[in-house]
Amino acid sequence: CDVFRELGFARVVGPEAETEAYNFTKLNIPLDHPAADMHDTFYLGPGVVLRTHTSPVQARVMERHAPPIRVVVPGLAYRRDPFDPSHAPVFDQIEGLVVDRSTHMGHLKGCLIDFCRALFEIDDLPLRFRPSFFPFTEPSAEVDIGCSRKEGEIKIGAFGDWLEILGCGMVNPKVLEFGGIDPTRYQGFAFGMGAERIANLRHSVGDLRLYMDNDLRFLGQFR
Ligand code: 2U9
Repeated sequence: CDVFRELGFARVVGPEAETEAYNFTKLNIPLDHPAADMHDTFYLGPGVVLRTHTSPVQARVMERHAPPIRVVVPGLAYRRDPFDPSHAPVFDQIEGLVVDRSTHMGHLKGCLIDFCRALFEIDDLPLRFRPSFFPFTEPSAEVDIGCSRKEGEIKIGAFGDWLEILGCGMVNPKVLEFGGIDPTRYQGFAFGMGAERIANLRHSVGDLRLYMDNDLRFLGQFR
């Protein structure tokens, strides 16, 4: 969030209990999509879920604020995954949304290149944008950063190998429209990443569950 603040983003947060409309439908995820299945999503009651991503916050921002929009959204997300060293039913996400008259893929790339280089403090860190698919963005991409893998240890930098770090794309015109923004006048980009995964890369923590144990001797190391 500190890096994004320097890039001119405002930090916003929103509710963890959400309606199906904000968590799925307004993000172009139909309710019969596998992501909306009861096997993957915690339902609190009819039409109410624990948010499966922080994206409903951006959907709410679009409805309340006219562009230009430039927000970063940190917070917990919930999925019905087993608790093991690399999966957790609750995890931290950081997502972002930019909407303006002529926002384009070049802005997306420049922003995420600056972010990754600042976060890892490596000026020549290589980034690779691979085509991907998300219902809420079109086109969509996954971003890899340079790394090396030697003796099971991952090092970030210009070493020839690649590591997936985040997802992104241009906001789907349908999603802009669901948010009350005219897609013939405005365009936007969005991105999302798992915060524990990124913390693991910076601090080499092997087991995700440590972040949730609330052991201050562990958590205090990251100040
Ligand atoms: C709105 C419009 C677009 C958010 C995005 C991703 C790509 C993405 C995953 C990364 C790993 C979630 O933590 S993870 O499992 N996210 O790849 N998220 S674009 O796009 C939005 C969000 C809201 C209104």
